Amino acid sequence: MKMTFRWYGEKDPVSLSYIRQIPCISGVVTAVYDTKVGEVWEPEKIERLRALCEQAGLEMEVIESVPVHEAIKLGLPERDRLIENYAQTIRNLGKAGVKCICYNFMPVFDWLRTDLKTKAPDGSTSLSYRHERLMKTDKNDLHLPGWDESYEPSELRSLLSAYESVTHEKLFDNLVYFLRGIMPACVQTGINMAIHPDDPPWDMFGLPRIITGEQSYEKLFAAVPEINNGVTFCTGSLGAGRDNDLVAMARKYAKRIHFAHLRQIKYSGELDFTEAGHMTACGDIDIFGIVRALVLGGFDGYVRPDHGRNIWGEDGKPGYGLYDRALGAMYIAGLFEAVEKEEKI
Ligand code: DNO
Repeated sequence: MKMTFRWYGEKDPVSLSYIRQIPCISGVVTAVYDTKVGEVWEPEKIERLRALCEQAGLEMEVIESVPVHEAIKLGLPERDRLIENYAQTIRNLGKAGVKCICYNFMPVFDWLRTDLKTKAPDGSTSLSYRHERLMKTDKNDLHLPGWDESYEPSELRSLLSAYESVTHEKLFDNLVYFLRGIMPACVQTGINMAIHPDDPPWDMFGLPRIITGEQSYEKLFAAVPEINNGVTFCTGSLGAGRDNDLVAMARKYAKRIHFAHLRQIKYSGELDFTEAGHMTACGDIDIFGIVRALVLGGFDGYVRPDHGRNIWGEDGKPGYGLYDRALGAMYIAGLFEAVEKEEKI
């Protein structure tokens, strides 16, 4: 297991030198942020990023994310060119020592929350999701926390209508088509792809979502059996789906889990939740049980603490401040150490 920490590049207020001071961290999870989705990441840009990490004494073995162009998800004719670009980015990343790429296949939006600063009794704030509030949002006039500047209204409308004919099956076929197209580059470079689950794991605004739990994993591995086709096991995303038995899944898929995002949530309604401190006792996700299952299942991937709260007066990027993620990293590293040592006795 290698413990990593997400770093949003040179504009991130959390510096590499601060990350380095967290005792358990071996490297960062980052990305080239100034290349348009669909274009090849230039070797010079990747190299610059790698050199910055190396100078700070940190590895750059995990990328989150190389985004997938909507035309690939929609299955449009230009997808072949875009898939070839993606494969070239994989080859370029392989040359820089990258071992794992996290990506997602969610149409239009990635994660969705209704509030980014829900206050807890201890004064900390975190992200939360209230289903009814989201459902009341007008699909034709969407304003979503964290997303408002991402799309022009007309662009959003045409994307939403382009997806009207895309069923779950079609989206899944398009995912398989994409994976088959990039697998040769993955096998050649040894890079593992790690698909992030849909967050939260249900359809949104009529958009299909397909990576939601155990059944999706079964379909995904059956369709593309190469071990390079793996997952990012995000406990907060999968955990929002109450039917998912995360401990059983962690054990069963330990070797397909190339990357684990460990995060805590507390349920507050059938589909509602609020993010919480990483400890098992802080919420409804059995972080200890999941770590134990990963170790027993032979997990040998990367881990990162996922969304932290804002604590100690920090006003960090929602989910990605320094302090609470550092606490989370240390807590999770402690669990791994304890379980791994116990298992050797
Ligand atoms: C949110 C993240 C996601 C994740 C992507 C991976 O905090 O976990 O945005 O990076 O879904 O492609």
